[in-house]
Amino acid sequence: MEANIGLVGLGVMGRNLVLNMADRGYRVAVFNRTAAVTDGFVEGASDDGLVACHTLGELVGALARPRLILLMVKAGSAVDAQIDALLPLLGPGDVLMDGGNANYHDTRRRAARLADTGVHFLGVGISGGEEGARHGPSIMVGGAADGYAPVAAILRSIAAVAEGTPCCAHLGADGSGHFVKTMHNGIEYADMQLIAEGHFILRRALGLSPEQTRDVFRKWQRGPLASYLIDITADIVATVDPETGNPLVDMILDRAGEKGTGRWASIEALDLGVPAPTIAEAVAARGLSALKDERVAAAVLYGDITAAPAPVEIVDALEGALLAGKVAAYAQGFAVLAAASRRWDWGLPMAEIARIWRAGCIIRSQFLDDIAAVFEATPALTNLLAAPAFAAVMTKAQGDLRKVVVAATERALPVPALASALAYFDGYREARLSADLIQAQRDYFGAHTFERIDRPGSFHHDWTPGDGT
Ligand code: NBP
Repeated sequence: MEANIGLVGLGVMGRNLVLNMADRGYRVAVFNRTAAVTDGFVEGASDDGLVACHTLGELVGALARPRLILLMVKAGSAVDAQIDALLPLLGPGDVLMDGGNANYHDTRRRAARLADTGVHFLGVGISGGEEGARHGPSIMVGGAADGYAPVAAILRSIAAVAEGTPCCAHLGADGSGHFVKTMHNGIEYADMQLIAEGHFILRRALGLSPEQTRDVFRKWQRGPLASYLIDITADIVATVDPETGNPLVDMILDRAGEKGTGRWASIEALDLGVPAPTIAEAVAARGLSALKDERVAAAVLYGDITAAPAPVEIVDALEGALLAGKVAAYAQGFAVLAAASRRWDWGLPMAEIARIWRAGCIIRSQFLDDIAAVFEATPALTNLLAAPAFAAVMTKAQGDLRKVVVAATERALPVPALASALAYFDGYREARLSADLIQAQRDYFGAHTFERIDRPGSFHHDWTPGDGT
């Protein structure tokens, strides 16, 4: 019997996606560069629906037409190598998908390369990690719609489900799926950093015990912050290190890792000219955390400049502060998506993106329902902060954000995501910014000209050096 789909790359994600597909009744042909991995996996899985293949030729030969193949190999040159090897074996109508975390520029390049071959190329962003891959990820597909049609049923069947709807959608052409996945990860970085700062304030500014901290997170699980990331953090803060009896989080080295997608999100935001400072700060915060040795030395150099504990009301303000920070971070992420959609003419369905992030992926939360509703009502919305529903949230929560940022800053505790979210909000809602002086400076040293507030046109002033002395 021919297999419905082929999967190349039996790493963490590939293995689990195969098992997910097999659970849905699909027959899956599998190939891995290291053949022993293929054999071990298929023997271990003992599922009749799996076909072990030891060459790509065998894999292609095992598939029903049109041949549908999902690559789940390391992003980068490995994907190009697999495409090179598979392309001569495939023909018009077949579908080749890259399900890894590709840089969307690579996906655009690959889509252009395959455009004349008749083989459809899809860039498929898959979020949810190992657990998501096994039981239902969020799936963001980019590529030609006629390439999506043959794979839609399989992808939708393995996706997470939110309120009866699979979290899988075709979002636009070429690199759109991988771009949306990149921005998902950028928002994820910001969301994680905001929560980490909340935890930092509870422990360091307020001096709460691990038990008190756990109770605060449990309360947040039932409020507007309710989300997968708050859930796992509630579990994390309640976990005791079996070796020392201390909270396990206190025993973990404060040096964060990253695999680059948050950095890509920031680079793309900068490249599109869209401010996304909270996402960038989250990336920078991981970078600063990595400078552990320098930080330890600087801590000695500067000594302890921490003030008295923050007043206890800060605990109550923190929930609103995190909510305001979250709104600002998502506003930035969606503004970047909108700009990319305009640049590449993708026509990204913003409400649909919010909906397919409601389950399966790391940033899943009910909050995304509110975002979907706002874009449903106003598809061309330029910024979430301009939507009446979020204006109401921010009007109520911005005071809390301000209080928390002040309390942390006065105590010399870095809260870059919260502080940048506040600055972004204040910048967005301020009718007159400090950029008048920037324009004057640019005109002074570079004759870049400026616009005036009282009449249209472009103006240059003959600034007199030394006038100000
Ligand atoms: P793993 O590191 O677990 O597995 C990597 C796979 O790539 C293995 O099957 C490996 O084969 C294969 N591979 C490599 Br490495 N170089 C290859 C090459 N030159 N040619 C052919 N195959 C090659 O990765 P993973 O965590 O499953 O991630 C796979 C993709 O999914 C990545 O792009 C990743 O960024 C993305 N992703 C991961 C997660 C996650 O939570 N892990 C979530 C979402 C997306 P081998 O057995 O022969 O070494």
